[in-house]
Amino acid sequence: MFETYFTMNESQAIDYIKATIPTYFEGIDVLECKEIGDGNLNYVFRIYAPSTGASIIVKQSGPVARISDDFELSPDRNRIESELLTYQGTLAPGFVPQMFHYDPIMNCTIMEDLSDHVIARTGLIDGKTYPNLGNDLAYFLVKTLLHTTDIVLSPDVKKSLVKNYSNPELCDISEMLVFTEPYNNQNQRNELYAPHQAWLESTLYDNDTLKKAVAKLKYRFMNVAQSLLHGDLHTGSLFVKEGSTKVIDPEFAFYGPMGYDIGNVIANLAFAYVRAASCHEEAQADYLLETIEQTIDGFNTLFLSDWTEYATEPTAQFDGVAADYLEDVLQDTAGYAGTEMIRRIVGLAQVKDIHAVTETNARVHAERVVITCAIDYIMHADHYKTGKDFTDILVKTFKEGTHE
Ligand code: SR1
Ligand code: MG
Repeated sequence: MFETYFTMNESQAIDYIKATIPTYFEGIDVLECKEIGDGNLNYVFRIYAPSTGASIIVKQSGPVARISDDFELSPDRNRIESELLTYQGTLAPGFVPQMFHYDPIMNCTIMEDLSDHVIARTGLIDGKTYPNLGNDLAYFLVKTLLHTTDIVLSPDVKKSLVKNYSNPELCDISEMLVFTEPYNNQNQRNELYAPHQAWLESTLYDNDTLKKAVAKLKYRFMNVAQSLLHGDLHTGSLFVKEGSTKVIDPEFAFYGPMGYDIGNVIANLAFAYVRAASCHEEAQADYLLETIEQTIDGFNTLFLSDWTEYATEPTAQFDGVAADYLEDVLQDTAGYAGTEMIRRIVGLAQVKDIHAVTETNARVHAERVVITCAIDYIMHADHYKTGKDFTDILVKTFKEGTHE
């Protein structure tokens, strides 16, 4: 039955598990299945045994993206995702789900069910706080990013990883949706919030200096094979519960500039901050500022100590090299935080955090705060070195307002 590809329904997903890992639910007659995917690309089936509580996830790629038929995507993304999660499990044990199976015919992966966690974006919108999140993110980022550079890996291992994780179709999506369309609406996929459409158009479409800086960030994204990136590290790619952070969904993985992953994390925490501040949830807003600061400052500290301990590249121990390298990473981080912030306000794939600000003036203010800070991150990227540098501007712009 599973020798030729087809997109499964819930009952076929149950048959699939029974056929593929017969031991997992051995002796259990009644299984339930629900399709729970809420991402933009794939179908996610949760198969559950009510009698024992055992459960498992089957994730299948369809032939086109869920969010839009415009995107016909290579199912090779399942291989990339399953191999990367397995690899990241060795770099940052406990931070990714356990992978059980990859099937190149049905374009599926089978993995650990993390339903005792919640998606971080959802938890944060619901006002929850996760005290370890910033430190966990700092740890995960250093272990998966610094440790996949040729500062740490031997040149041959690093180059074979670059080859294995070549991901042209998914990179093409990011190149279009993150770096091009938000600035010219090529392909007519942008969605501008109507009450300040003219402000958004003049701020983004008519700003040549900004567009030039974004073009440079795009070329770095395309050309700098620095680290093995997750490639789409937003708060919808994080599962959290008290004391545990898990990173999921690395189907956009490829070798790119490490600031892209870090910047994506910071941008998505910034959306959560702007939502909380807009909804007058002061304690939540303060927690999010702390989390941004912990992420950046924790990254900086661990990056330098891991560099000292694990660098194998001979030039890495030259005086001042580590600090210079980190400065470049932080500059990229600010720039890519900026591009993520802009594209999630006006582009095809927007974020629930900002849509959760329902009052019109508050939503306009929230969007303008995000765009104004994003432009500063991009245009003055060399200013952003500490966690506080990243948060100060968010707080100031939220309080003092944005330009007309
Ligand atoms: C067509 S895919 C749209 C977006 O969803 C993914 O999560 C990525 O962020 C991508 O840009
Ligand atoms: Mg995803």
